[in-house]
Amino acid sequence: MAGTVKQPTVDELYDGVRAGNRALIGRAITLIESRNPKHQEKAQDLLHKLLPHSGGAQRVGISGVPGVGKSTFIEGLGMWLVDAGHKVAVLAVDPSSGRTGGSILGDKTRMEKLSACDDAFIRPSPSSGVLGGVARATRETMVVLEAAGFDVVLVETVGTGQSETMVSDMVDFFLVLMLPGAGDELQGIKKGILELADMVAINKADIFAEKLKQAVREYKSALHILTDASPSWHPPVVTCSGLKGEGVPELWGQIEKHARIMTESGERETRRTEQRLTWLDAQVRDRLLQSFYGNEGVRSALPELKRAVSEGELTVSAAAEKLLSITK
Ligand SMILES: Nc1nc2c(ncn2[C@@H]2O[C@H](COP(=O)(O)OP(=O)(O)O)[C@@H](O)[C@H]2O)c(=O)[nH]1
Ligand SMILES: [Mg+2]
Repeated sequence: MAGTVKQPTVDELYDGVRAGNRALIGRAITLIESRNPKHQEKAQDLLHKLLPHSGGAQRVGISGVPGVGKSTFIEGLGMWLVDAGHKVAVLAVDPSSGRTGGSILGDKTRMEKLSACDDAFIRPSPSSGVLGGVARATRETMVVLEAAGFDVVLVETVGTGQSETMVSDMVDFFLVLMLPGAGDELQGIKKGILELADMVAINKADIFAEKLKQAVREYKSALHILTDASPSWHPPVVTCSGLKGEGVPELWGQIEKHARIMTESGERETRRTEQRLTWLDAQVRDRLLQSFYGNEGVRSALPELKRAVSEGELTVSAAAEKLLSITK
């Protein structure tokens, strides 16, 4: 068809990714994000070839409620890392970004310098809508970027519980940004995220001068109560300003120290292996659900069964049994 761009072959994509060709890296990621079965098959061939060249990056998840300063912090940290000779990839996991791609714009404007930088690669969240799909694409995109030579991968997540767990399941280090004056926030939902944290950084230190010390104390005591995920690491609490770049070198120093300790103790490899197994399990579930709900018989029986359950004519168990018997 006239005007159709010729699709690169798997070998062309492989060579392009390995050579660090930005256009082909972008094409490879687009292939991975596609839900078209033909594209998926090709993507899996490509990933299979790239896999032996992956795994070399320091993978860091960056979390915190909207507005805490994640994107600004990533711009500051990212530029600092590039200046220190690193190649930095930035990914985002935002299942809510949807088709409007709202977060794409936000992130790119907050990361103006980094997005113009040759040693950085920023990819907004895929807009698959389903968290499982977004997580799969992000993990596989990480393989591409590592094989392309990026040695630091930063994954920004929106501050919602499920996507945070997903991201902590794909990184070596999970950093949680917080703001001071959050004493009561320590109750409830914030506790869940502290359990995932390898470090807490109190951000916007430039404008919260007098409240910082107290915030550090509060988060330290909150972390003190929790059981550490690793016997060799107790999550530190630091302060920083992503905007001014204050505290960034010290913060990265902690991440490198963690990497050293975890590598030496073997926990880093154990964590990555566990993550792969969790991922395997999640993928099997996703695919079973997909093929089940994609089944013709299930699709045609579903509306009537839903109606019957809604109106109390059928118990949930009976309806589930009926549905499941369709594919047996
Ligand atoms: N004073 C100050 N403002 C910041 C800092 N980091 C971010 N901001 C501001 O906080 C707002 C939200 O930042 P953004 O990076 O988009 O937060 P995100 O939603 O967590 O990604 C923006 O107006 C930033 O300019 C900081 O370190 N100090
Ligand atoms: Mg952001």
